[in-house]
Amino acid sequence: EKAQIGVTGLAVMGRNLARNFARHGHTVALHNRSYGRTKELVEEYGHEGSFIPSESAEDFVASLERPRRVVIMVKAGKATDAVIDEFAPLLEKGDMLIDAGNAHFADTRRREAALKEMGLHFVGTGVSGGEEGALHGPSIMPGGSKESYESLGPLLEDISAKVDGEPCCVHVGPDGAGHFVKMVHNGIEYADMQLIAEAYDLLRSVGGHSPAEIAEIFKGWNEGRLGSYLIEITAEVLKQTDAETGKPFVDIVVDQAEQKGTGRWTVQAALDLGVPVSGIAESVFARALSGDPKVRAAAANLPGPSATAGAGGDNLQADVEQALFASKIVAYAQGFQQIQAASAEYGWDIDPGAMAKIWRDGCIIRAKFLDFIKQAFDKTPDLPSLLVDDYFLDAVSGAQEAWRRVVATAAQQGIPAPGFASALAYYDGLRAKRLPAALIQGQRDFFGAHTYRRVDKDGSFHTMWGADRNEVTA
Ligand code: NBP
Repeated sequence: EKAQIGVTGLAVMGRNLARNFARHGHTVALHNRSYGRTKELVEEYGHEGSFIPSESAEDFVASLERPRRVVIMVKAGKATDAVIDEFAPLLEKGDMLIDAGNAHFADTRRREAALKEMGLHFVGTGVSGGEEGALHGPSIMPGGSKESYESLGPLLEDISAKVDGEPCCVHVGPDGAGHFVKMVHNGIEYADMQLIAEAYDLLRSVGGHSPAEIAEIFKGWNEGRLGSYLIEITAEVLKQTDAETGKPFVDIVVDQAEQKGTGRWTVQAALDLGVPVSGIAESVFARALSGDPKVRAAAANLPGPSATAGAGGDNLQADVEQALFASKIVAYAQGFQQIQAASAEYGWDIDPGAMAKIWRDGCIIRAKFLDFIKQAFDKTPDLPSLLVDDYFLDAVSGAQEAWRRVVATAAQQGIPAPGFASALAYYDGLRAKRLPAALIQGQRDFFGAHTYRRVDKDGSFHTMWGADRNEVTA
């Protein structure tokens, strides 16, 4: 018997994906650079299904039915190229190499183009949900050719998370589309986490609530429109007590947030596309600020507001819930706009509603709220911004007074809330009838003769700032 699918790279993610395929009744070929991991998997989990372990790449390839489907689950970067170089020569026309690691979409585009020359399908695939997701059902975002999805899709859909029986897996689009969307998913995750952290900070610093009390508040919110995995785990973290000191767990953790890089990639890509993902950017920068103890120590004595500055008010809790929801809508609106912009730039033809659909379970940003995003794009596929969809417009306009109070309170009390504040500035920027961008155009024309357009007639103009200040047609 031959295997329907193979996995090479059997660290925690690869092992769990392989087990997931096997548990769904597929025969799985196994391979890892060092044979130890392969052996271990079969010894520990061999009873869960049908596995064909191989020590050599050649035996592994020979154990697969055609067209071969080889999932690569190794450390993203050089290791992925090494594995591709090892396997590509062993494969035949029509076979598929599926990179399920966290590759940068530009690498995926490069690899896809190179392997296409050899008649092979390279399928850059985003997989979200961590170890648990990989085993029990991740959200899966495959790119690559349509043809490859016809053969591979059913297997991936089989092992993905399900919502009402529908798989959290869809063909995202060609070449790097899957990895791009996975990257933006992670960027949105950063923004979501930052906003939740700001809500906690305000409830604690302004509202005077203990971490355990805030855990209860989040539990309550989890029953409502904010209901999501991230809110749920936040409550769990906040209610945790440190066994050694008896203090709240959150107080014994060093307050320096780390990052692996997908948030930063998202912002870098957004800069290239010219899409303002301020929510994601603020969250990446907030982590960077937290992670710089030298500058923080040097600045620790900068003066804050006087102790009498505006209090939080009786409605702080309800206000923070509104601010969190509105800011979250902005962050998602920005992320989806980035996906739409990349789709247009690279000709990916991504259905944004389908992305919301496959993020409803299996991944870190899973939430009820994604149903509404899906509905918004189903109704209007080329929606210019989520903020103008009826549901989100209602939510944000209903929240805005509270949102403004929260941002004002944070500023008055000296609590950093870059996520809330920049989301509000974005909202006000978008809805402004006139922006001071006109003045910037004037400045640019003054120092660089960069020209400007007029509100009352077509064409480009320049004012002779250094001479008679008359206007000329550019
Ligand atoms: P790691 O990222 O820790 O990678 C370990 C695997 O890469 C091992 O199988 C190792 O083989 C193999 N490998 C390396 Br390192 N260099 C190699 C080379 N030159 N040639 C062949 N194989 C090589 O594993 P992971 O944590 O399971 O993650 C796998 C991928 O999944 C990564 O891209 C990661 O970003 C992504 N991802 C991880 C998570 C998560 O929650 N951990 C979630 C989503 C996505 P060896 O056993 O011989 O050393």
